[in-house]
Amino acid sequence: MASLSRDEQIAALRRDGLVVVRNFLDADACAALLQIARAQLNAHIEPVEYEADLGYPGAPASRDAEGGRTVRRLLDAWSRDEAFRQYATCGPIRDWMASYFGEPAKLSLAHHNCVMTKHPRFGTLTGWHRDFRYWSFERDDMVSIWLALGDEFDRNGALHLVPGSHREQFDASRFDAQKFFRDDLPANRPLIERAIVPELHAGDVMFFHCNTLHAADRNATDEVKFSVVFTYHAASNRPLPGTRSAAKGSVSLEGA
Ligand SMILES: O=C(O)CCC(=O)C(=O)O
Repeated sequence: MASLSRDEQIAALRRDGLVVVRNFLDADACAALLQIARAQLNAHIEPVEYEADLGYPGAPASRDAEGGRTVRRLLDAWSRDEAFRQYATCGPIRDWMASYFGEPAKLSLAHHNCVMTKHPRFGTLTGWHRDFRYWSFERDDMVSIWLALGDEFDRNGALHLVPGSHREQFDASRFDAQKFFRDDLPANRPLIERAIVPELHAGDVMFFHCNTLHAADRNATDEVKFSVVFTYHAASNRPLPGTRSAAKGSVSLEGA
């Protein structure tokens, strides 16, 4: 299939809540990011989120338990290396986001802003959710970019996403206390069964909306999976005062 123009990618994101752009980043740039991420993972460079901290299904009981030092996220990718900053603010991303939002965009430092690592054995599955639960902004219109630094497929814990779910309205009863979309509710099943698992390869970027329902399984292979994730919002969409989103701040892409 011919590759989509930027306008077509944006139309797909509006319709489906996700769009994959193949070979967004070239092989050398990708290899450089992977090398930095791997070195920082091996050295446990802080700030780090461990699987044991979140306690999702399959996580070690504590940081001292077997596998307790399994990293889930290398947090604050923005501060980790110039290579992450350059990627996050590069011209193609700046222009894509400005075109989607119809105004200049900003990068939120509150969440994701990380390298996600999914490990064999102690890496956990993530239940169904919408990412907007992570932020507090005036409008729930934010877009994340998920960059694969290697192959991503169902067996190594790739994302499952429900196309079009970002346009649905759900009342709070469809979610549990942690804002996971309940997979035990009959009313939720037809949506979950519509999920797709886009396969990604190094350099592919998946753009997805902050209200797109998604989940991921454990990594059943022997290799750690690495992905870089950043999230953007319109400059006019402000974080609510007194929240973590406001405290962490955002970075303007203009003039970056
Ligand atoms: O890789 C995973 O387990 C899912 C990550 C995810 O959905 C998230 O961080 O919002």
